[in-house]
Amino acid sequence: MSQIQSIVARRIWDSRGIPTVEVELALEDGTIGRGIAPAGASRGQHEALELRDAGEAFGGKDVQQALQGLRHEIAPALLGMDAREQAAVDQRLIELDGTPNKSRLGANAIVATSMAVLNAAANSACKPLWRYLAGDAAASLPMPQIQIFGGGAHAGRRVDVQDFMVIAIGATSFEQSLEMTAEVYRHAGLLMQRKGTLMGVADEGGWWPAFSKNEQALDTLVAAIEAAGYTPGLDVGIALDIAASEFFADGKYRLALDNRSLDSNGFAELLMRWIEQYPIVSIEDPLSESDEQGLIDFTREAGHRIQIVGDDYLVTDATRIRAAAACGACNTVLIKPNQIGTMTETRAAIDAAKAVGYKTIVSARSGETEDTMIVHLATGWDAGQLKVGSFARSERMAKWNEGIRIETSSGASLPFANGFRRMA
Ligand code: 2PG
Ligand code: MG
Repeated sequence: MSQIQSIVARRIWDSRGIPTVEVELALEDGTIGRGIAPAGASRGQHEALELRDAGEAFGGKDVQQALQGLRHEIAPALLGMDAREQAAVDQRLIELDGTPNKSRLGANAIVATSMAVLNAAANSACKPLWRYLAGDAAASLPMPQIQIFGGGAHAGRRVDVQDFMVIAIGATSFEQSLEMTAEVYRHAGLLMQRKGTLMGVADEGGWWPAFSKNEQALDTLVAAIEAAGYTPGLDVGIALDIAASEFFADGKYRLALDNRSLDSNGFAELLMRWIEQYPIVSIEDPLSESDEQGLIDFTREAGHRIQIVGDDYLVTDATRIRAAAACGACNTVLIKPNQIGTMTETRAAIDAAKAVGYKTIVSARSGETEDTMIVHLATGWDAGQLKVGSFARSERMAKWNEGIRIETSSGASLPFANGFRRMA
């Protein structure tokens, strides 16, 4: 009954108004499952590759070739397969594509298909996705990591650091963590308004960063936490995504805003000073994906105090995660399904991280849609944390709101994963 009967591929539009791929798949029992590919702006060089048409239309970002591959190759190959056999379907997709980075059929076509199959299987079992994924294993509501200011590639490089985020480390429920963040976000906007620096929002809904120094964003964040009535470092901590690969070239980190160029040690020292001065609990991509020694050294220096998250460097790849653990780089993994391309490989990355004792954060991309699957992945796979951008714009709020639905409908059966110790 859960055999795949039909597959429809269509072009829809993401939160930046850029084309993306949606796959809708029907099973023999009449259930339907959908998958939509998200898209990153700051991408790791080892990520699976999305297929874009190039040419004139939509800045070269149309997805007609990906849709053609879906209709003429992927659909015929998958018809009749059992949607419950996710690993077999994903293996078929990988073989069909035949490239190491999914560039022939496109990671956008492949991930949308893999997501649709998973959603269809859960629907066919009449279970919410998180419950279907968890089975008898542990599940938990993830701790949100929420952007207050956007920067880097998501805000015209107005500041060098890409994400200035908060984690409500004092919260005892998912819903409470959102309440706390809502107040910090609101007060950050008010503070900027008062200073005459409120310029709208960046790609993921964070306030547009009209700052003259990177530290000014950190100072404003601390002030916003206090204005919201919380104690920085006790109730609410700061999380940064430096996205350092974006401004690393020829062995130097070039901070355009501060008009400075630092080598790996110099940049790590700057980050260490920030850790001393501000209530930072997590830093993602502190150094470039190609500066492995820098990542190893920084993890040795700071890894016992804070979370050091690998995004561009690890690209949701189980093999890269195991290699990083062997050399001591990072202690936490960002998990983005479209970086690797299939649900099975995404799950393998989480398993690899847990096996080496690394924490996991399921993450959205800067180009998103109304799709809420990642909230279910974070919950059902007991990932511990979730990052989806800011506390504004419906492609972001759809995810936070889905978490509230899961929490309030599950009664007391689902714990809230707050792995952060209260910092004195
Ligand atoms: C990141 C993500 C989300 P992008 O770097 O973590 O903030 O950005 O999707 O552009 O890679
Ligand atoms: Mg990142």
